[in-house]
Amino acid sequence: NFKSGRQHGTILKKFCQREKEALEILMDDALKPYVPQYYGQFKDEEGNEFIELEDLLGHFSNPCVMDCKIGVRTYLEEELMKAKEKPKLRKDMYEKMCQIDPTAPLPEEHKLHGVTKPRYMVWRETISTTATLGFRIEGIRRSDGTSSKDFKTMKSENQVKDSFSSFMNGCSDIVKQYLERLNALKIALAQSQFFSTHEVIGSSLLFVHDSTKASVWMIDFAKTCPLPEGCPSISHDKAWDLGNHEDGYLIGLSNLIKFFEDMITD
Ligand code: 4IP
Ligand code: ADP
Ligand code: MN
Repeated sequence: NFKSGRQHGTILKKFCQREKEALEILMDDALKPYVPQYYGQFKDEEGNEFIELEDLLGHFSNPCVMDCKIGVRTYLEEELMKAKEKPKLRKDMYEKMCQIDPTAPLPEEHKLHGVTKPRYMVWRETISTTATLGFRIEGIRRSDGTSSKDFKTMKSENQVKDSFSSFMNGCSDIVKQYLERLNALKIALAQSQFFSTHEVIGSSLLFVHDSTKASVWMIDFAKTCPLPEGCPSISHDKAWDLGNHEDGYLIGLSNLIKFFEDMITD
């Protein structure tokens, strides 16, 4: 996905101001151990800008990787406002929608061959477990290198459980290591100054394990923003209503922890 970095064990991701600002704060926060090390920004000869990050797969051999997008909402309130003021029809999103379910667009949307971004994002939330569980599986890569992004319409708890089981392949020690790390993350979130002052949207937890060890990190802060002046705090575990900026991050994390606990006792 990304280019390898200038040093061994780093990667370069396309520059995003918001993500850079989040990472800078995170490097001096209780969440630092749960975030890839940030090494600063970088511009190549052609003028393309990047951020340089620790390659989280670096410490593993033939790792299995799973990306779970966390939260009940996957777009910014700001994107919703823009779409309301000046609806911009996205042909690409209309086409992605038709590919999954040709009956999903409304007659009007079929006629215009377009949907707004929030319309698409909300639809994706409701055909997956985002709306109900506060997380969804985005992708899984197995140790043999094969990967699957076939999770867009995965909506039932049993499907998610089956995917988790097959990802961990019956290795109870790996499940335990993940669970310990998730519980420690939950404690760190409660202590984090960053988490208490930011809305975390579209961010993922990246699960990585090989035959002996397992760990989880928070990644993708491109849509993580400081809370606006009029909204000094959010709970991260209440339902979202326009204007309250809730992201449902802790709803997703708690459900993930429950699923992992069930895998140990089942
Ligand atoms: C994608 O939809 C993902 O939601 C992207 O989020 C999002 O980028 C894209 O919006 C949207 O089209 P599919 O996964 O259904 O293809 P992510 O990058 O976290 O996967 P943003 O910029 O919202 O994060 P556009 O507007 O970039 O197309
Ligand atoms: P985007 O915003 O372009 O979707 P993400 O930050 O979500 O980018 O990363 C996309 C994918 O790249 C993740 O699912 C993960 O597999 C991989 N990835 C992201 N960050 C790292 C990292 N620090 N180390 C290793 N792999 C990573
Ligand atoms: Mn992203």
